[in-house]
Amino acid sequence: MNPCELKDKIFSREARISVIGQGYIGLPLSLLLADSGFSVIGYDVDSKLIEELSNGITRLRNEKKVRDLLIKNLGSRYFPSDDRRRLRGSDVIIVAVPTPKVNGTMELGMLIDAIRLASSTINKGGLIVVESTLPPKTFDILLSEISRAGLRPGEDVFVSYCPERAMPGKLIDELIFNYRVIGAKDPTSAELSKILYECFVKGEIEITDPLTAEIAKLVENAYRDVNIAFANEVARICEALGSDVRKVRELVNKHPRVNMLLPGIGVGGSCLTKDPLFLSWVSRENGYSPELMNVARELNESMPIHYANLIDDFLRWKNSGSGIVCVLGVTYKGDVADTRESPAKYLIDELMRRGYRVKVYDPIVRESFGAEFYDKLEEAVKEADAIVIVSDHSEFKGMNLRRMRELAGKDPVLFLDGRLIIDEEEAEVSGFVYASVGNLSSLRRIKDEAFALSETISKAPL
Ligand code: SAJ
Repeated sequence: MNPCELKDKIFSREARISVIGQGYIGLPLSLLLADSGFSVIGYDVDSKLIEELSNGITRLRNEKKVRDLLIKNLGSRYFPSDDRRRLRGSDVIIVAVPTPKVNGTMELGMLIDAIRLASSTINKGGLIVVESTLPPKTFDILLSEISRAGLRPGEDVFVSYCPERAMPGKLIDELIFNYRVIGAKDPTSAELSKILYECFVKGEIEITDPLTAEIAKLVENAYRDVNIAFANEVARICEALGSDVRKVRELVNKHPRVNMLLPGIGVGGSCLTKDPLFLSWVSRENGYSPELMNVARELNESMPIHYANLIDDFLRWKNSGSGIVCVLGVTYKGDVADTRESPAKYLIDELMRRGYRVKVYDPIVRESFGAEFYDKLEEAVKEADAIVIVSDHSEFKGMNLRRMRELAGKDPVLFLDGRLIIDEEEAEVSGFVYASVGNLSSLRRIKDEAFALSETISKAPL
C-alpha cells in the first residue's frame, strides 16, 4: 500500500483501524472513529473489560456520550476484542495504553509491548499513531522498536505522536473540539495522521516534530499543577494569617491579568500527578534539574496530609484522639467516576493509621480505600465527629446541612470543606464548626473561646 492508497482508504472509510488499549482514551477514540464510518477493532489485554464492552457495558460510568456511542456502534462498526490476531491486516493502529509512574520511575513496558504488537500486525505502508502520553525522547525509543521489527519508519510504515488531551467527565466533547498536536519526523506520517484525525476532530490540528509534541503535552499539565500549587500556597498563607482564601481569590481575580485557580484538599487524577515529574526527570537526565515543578508537586501532595493533621488536632481537642470521620467523595474530582491518585486515598490512609473510624460516602463510585463504605449519605454522616468534603460532586453542593448536623455526633462537629463548595454562614447556622481549605478562622475562634472558658473555670474560686 502506498501513502496515496492509504489516504484514499481513509477518505472512503475503508481503512481498517485497530486501537490498542480500551481505557479512558482508547475507548472513546475507537467509538468516535467507528461513528465516523470506520470499522474499528478495540483491543485490550483485559478480557473482563472486553467482555463488558461486548455486552454494551462501559466502566466510564459518568460519560453518557461514550455509552451512547458504544450502544450505537457495537457489532456494526466497533468490535471489542482481546485476541491479538484480530489486529492483523490493520491499515491504521492507534496506541492508547497507560504510561504510569511506578516506584518513582516511568513505566514504559505496556507502551513497548503495544508498539511491538502494532509492528507485527500493521499492513505494510500503514500508519501507527501513539496517543499515550510520552516522556520526552520516548518517541525515538518507539521508532527503534519498530525498526527492530524490520520496518523502516517513514518508508514501510508511517508513525506519529498525537497526545491525548481530553478531560475525564467530558471525554467525547474534548476529543472532538480540543485542538490537537501531531508530532512526526516525516511529512507523510504527519499528513496521513492529520487526514485521519480530521475525520472526527473539529478543533485545530497543529503539526510539529515529536520532541516538541512530547514536551508540549507535559508542559500543559505541569502548568496546571504549578498553578494549582500556587493557589494551595496562598490558601496555606491565609490559614496561617487568619484570612479567607475565597475572599482573597475573588478580589485578586478581578485584576485583568490574574487568574488564580481553586485551592483544594489535593490534586489527583493520573495526569497532573505524573506528567510534571516525567518532564522534570527527563530534563534532569539531560543536564537541567527543574525545581519549581518538583516543589509544586510536593506542595500538592502534602495537602491531604495537612488536612488529616488538622482533623487529628480537632479530634484530640474534642475527644482525646478518638472519634468518627465521615469522608464525602473519593473520586479525584467532582462528578467523575475516577479514583486514580485521589487525595481521598491519602487522607483516609492517614486518618486510619491514626486509629480513627472512617466512614465514606460517594454517589458515583463504590470505593472506600479500606474504610467503611455507605450507600446513603445520611448513614455515613451518622454520629460523625468530623465531616470532610474531598470531591466536589454536584450532590454535595445542595446538601441539607441542618439535617446533616442532626445526624452527626455530639457537639462540636467539624465540617471541613475541602473544595470550597459550602457556605460558611449556612454551615455555622446549622450548628457545625466550619473550616475550609484556606480559612480556619472559625475553628481557631471556637478553640480559643473554649480555652478561655476552661481558664475562667479553673481560676474561679471554689
Ligand atoms: N484541581 C484543583 N484546583 C483547580 C483545578 C483542579 O485543586 O482549580 C484539582 C482537581 O480537583 C483534581 C486535579 O486538580 O484533583 C486535576 O483535575 P483537572 O480538572 O485540573 O485535570 P484532569 O487531570 O482531569 O485533566 C488534565 C487536563 N489538563 C489540563 O487542563 C492542562 C486535561 O485537559 C488533560 O487531557 C488531562 O489532564 C490529561 O489526560 O492529560
